[in-house]
Formats: sequence, C-alpha cells, structure tokens
Amino acid sequence: MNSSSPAQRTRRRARAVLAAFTTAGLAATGVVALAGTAQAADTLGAAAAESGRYYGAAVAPNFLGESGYASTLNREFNSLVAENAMKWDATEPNQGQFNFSGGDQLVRHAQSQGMEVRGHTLVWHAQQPGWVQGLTGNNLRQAMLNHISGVASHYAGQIDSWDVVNEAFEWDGSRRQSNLQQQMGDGWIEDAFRAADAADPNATLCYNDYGTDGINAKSDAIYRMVQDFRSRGVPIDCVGFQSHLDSNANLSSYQQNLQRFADLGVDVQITELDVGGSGSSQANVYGQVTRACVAVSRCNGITVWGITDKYSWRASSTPLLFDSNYNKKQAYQAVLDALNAATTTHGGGDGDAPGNGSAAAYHPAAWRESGPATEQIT
Ligand code: G2I
Repeated sequence: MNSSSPAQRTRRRARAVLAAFTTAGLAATGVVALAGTAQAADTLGAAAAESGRYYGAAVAPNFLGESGYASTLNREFNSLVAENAMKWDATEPNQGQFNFSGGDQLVRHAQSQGMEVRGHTLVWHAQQPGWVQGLTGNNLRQAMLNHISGVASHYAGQIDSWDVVNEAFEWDGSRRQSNLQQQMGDGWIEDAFRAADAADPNATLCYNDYGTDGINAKSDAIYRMVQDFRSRGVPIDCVGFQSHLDSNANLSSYQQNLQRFADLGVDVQITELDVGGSGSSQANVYGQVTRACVAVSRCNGITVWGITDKYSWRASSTPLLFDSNYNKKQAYQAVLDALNAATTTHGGGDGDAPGNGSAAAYHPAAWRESGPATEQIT
C-alpha cells in the first residue's frame, strides 16, 4: 500500500505536469508568445496551458488515421482520454485476459504529441464484459480488484488522472443499484480507490459523474462521500464533472459547486463536456463552463467528449467545438477567449502550486530568461 497521503500524491502529480509542459508540451500545443510579454494563445491547449491547465478531448483510436481528426487533435489539444478503449469490456474481455491495444495506441499518440492522458474508466456499471455481469459477492469483488490492479498497473506512470469509479449515484443522491452496489454493498467505491492507489500511486484518482452541474441532491451526496473519504484517508484526489449539457442549461451554481469540492482538498476537472445546440446559445454555455473552471484554482482542466460533431455520441445535437468538416464553431471562440482571459493559475489548494501565479509559470526557464522580444516559440 502506498504510504503517501492524498495531498502528497497530488503534489507529486503537479510537479510532473510542470515537467511535461516545460519540455515537449509547449511546442506540441502550438503556443505562440513573445518573450517577456503575455499574448493570447491561438489553440485551446496552448491557451489552457497559459494558466497551467489542460484542454483535452475524448478520442477513439480507429479515427486517428483520418487526417482532419488527427490534425485537429494534435493542433488544438494537450490532453486526451479514451472514449471507450480503456473501459472494462475493452481491456478485459475475458476474465484475467487483458487487451491494451486500443489504449496503448492512444497513450503512444499522446506521448508523441506531448499530451497528458486521462484514464476512463476503471469501474462502471455500464460497458462491463458479459462475464462480469454474472458474478456475485466476493467473486465480483475479487474480479473488480484484479481488473483495477491489472489496468492501472499496466498504465502506471502514463496516466495523469484516472476515473476510478464512474456514475455510482442516482439523481436523488442514493447509490445506484448496479450489480456493483448490490453484490458488494457500500464499501465497493473505497475499495476501488484503494486498489487504484496501490497500482498507480502517482495518478490523480477521480470519482466521475454526470448531472452534477450545480448544487443538487446528487452532487450533495458525492460531496458527502468525498468529505468522508478525505476524513478517513481513503485515497481520492479529484472529482470529475462530466457536464453533458444543453444550450438552456442553468449553470447558476456551477462554479460554486466546483469550489465547494475544491475546498475539500481535491482537484476538480470537467471531464466530458459537450453542449447540445448551436450558435450563440451553445457558445454561451461553453463560455460559462470555461470561465467557471478557470476561476477555481483547483480546476485542472477541461475535456470535451469528442473532437467533431460527426463522431459525437449525440451527433444529432451537434454538441462539440468542431463541425463535421472540422471547422471551428462559434463555441470554439468562446472557449478560446475564456481560456485566454484566465486570471487564476491552477496549482492545487495546498500551497504547493506548480506555478507562481503568473501566466509565465509554465514557460521553460530558458524561454523566460533569454531571447529577443520578437522570438517566437511555435
Ligand atoms: O454516454 C456518454 C458518456 C457518459 N459518461 C461515461 C462515458 O463513458 C459515456 O461515453 C459513451 C461513449 O461516448 C459511447 O461511444 O459511452 C457509451 C457506452 O455507454 C459509448 O457507446 C458505445 C456503444 O454503446 C456501443 O454500441 C459501441 O460499440 O460505443 C461503443 C464503441 O463505439
């Protein structure tokens, strides 16, 4: 068992993020800046990196061969997550037989581009392989622990944040009555976090859910769980807010909700953002979410749930930042502007911020300290 406290784990991670951004990351994200001056970045990843954050997309390995898909991913994003390739049905189709081909392909791609990687998801009631669905009691517990151990140890050192447990609560704040809950009882979530911590002590370990876009019964229940885990030393580092939204979303308590979780000492991440709609109403919601994240210092980054409307899981709602031809939509500009306007630097709430509060925090020392004012880093 790892001896680090959750806070120590997060601090180690923050330094690793800093190192990544000061090497390949800046070049890969296309940041353009003049030495000694702050200047608006012209891609999502570069704009997010200016305040120490990532901007990611959910990706499927089978689309990487499509030039528009790959070039948009590589140009705009400095983080990716597997939309499906790291789920239980993909990674352990038969008990004890792991298949990492799709996930490995995505990790290699991310590394070649200097991107961070989010892992999604170790345990979920959906997309379980058939053999899991028939397991009961301790057999299911052992299978879950073995799965977490097998997947998280395979990717140890390569995943920045893991969605350890996904969607375990109902709207009313009760536990979802999945096979996981019914067969293992309330303790299965903390067991999952402890297993993930043992397998990958340096990853940021997240609980991830939807419908938590404000202060409501569901987010209240998750808040109480995180509070309890933190008080008992259960290794949770982060809460993911999926944020599958529509243009008429009421986000009046969105930022306040992120902040109350951050105040518990965990990072918060927007993990599956998409907004059904079009034009200015869609752009407005994207802008609000982005401004809320960058206003919360522990909001490390945002992931959109896909690159192009063409391959979205809700394609008919055209919820993403690029249309079917990879053209930037109005929402794209709203996000870019909000990222560029960020005034708080992500650094965790424990005083061990990777940056110094300025936009230059993630710039390589050599870049900060030398070079004529006209030097461009591309
Ligand atoms: O449902 C939207 C997301 C909600 N939060 C958790 C996410 O993991 C979830 O993602 C979606 C993927 O975007 C879909 O692509 O999860 C779905 C599964 O519940 C994914 O759909 C599945 C289809 O159901 C399968 O038929 C298909 O084989 O995608 C698979 C791979 O294309």
